[in-house]
Amino acid sequence: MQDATLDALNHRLALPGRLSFEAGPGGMPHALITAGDFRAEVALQGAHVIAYGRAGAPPILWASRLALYAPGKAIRGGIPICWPWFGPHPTDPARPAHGFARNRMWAAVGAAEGDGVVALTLRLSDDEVTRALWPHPFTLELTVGVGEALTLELTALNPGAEPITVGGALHSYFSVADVTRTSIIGLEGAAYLDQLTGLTHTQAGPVTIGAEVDRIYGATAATCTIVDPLLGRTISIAKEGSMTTVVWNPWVEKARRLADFADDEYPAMLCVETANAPGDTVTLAPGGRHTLSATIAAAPIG
Ligand code: TA6
Repeated sequence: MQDATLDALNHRLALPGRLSFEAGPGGMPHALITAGDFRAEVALQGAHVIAYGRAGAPPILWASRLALYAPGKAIRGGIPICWPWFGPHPTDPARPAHGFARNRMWAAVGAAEGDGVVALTLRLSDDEVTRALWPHPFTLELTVGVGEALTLELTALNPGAEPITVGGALHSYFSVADVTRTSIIGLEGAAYLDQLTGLTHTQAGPVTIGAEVDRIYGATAATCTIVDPLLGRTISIAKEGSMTTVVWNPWVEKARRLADFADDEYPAMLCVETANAPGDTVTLAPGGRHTLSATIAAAPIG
């Protein structure tokens, strides 16, 4: 097991002025990444991008002020890595929602820079804890690229002798001025499962938010664009390796029920998630691999 102390991490991987490791909230190891005007912060716990934005501009990712930063706890905000399943476990409600990857400490294994991008690679492999939850060998790698866009490439490898079926999501929380004044374009005409009612509908026009929204859009490889007129910006989310997109805002009652989500925060956030949700899972043959990727970029309106 590699030495994961901050000194060892910085000795192995630091790029002076572009990538360093420090103790974040709760003393958890975080990577601080700078690429030109763009900044990102990545917790090694969950390989969790918890912040991304341009210096002097409103943050692009949202995180709750009540987020918990503790071993084994998912961080409320940023981009949780949901894997090897999305949502509740298909048969055992006692297993962690959205899988275990976001709750585990990952190893930082690589750093690179070029063309205005600073990249960090993190890795998670099976151990007795994961095998007790999901009895399969695996290697999971996330490469985070920071620059004028934020890129995440989540690659799952099956090193075993049996096929494995995996789901998951890059469960991205975006910062908006007022979710009731925000819309999402790109999902027009797509069928979606309303997780609140269990009913399926077809999206008519842009997605708007005026109540709790928890939808899995299917059969869509589309780039989604969050249109935020109050901030005068759009946020685009392009994807590969995914045919499902999840849109979520907890609204009043669910936000109130979440201990790590302040009651007044739901208007300031919107999840647009790059998923392999149920119905869009991937079966990896022995030696096979699958990459789920998202490219996130903000742009001024007009
Ligand atoms: O974003 C879709 C969703 O599955 C919602 O149903 C809600 O549960 C959300 O994920 C957050 O889940 P979490 O386990 O992080 O509280």
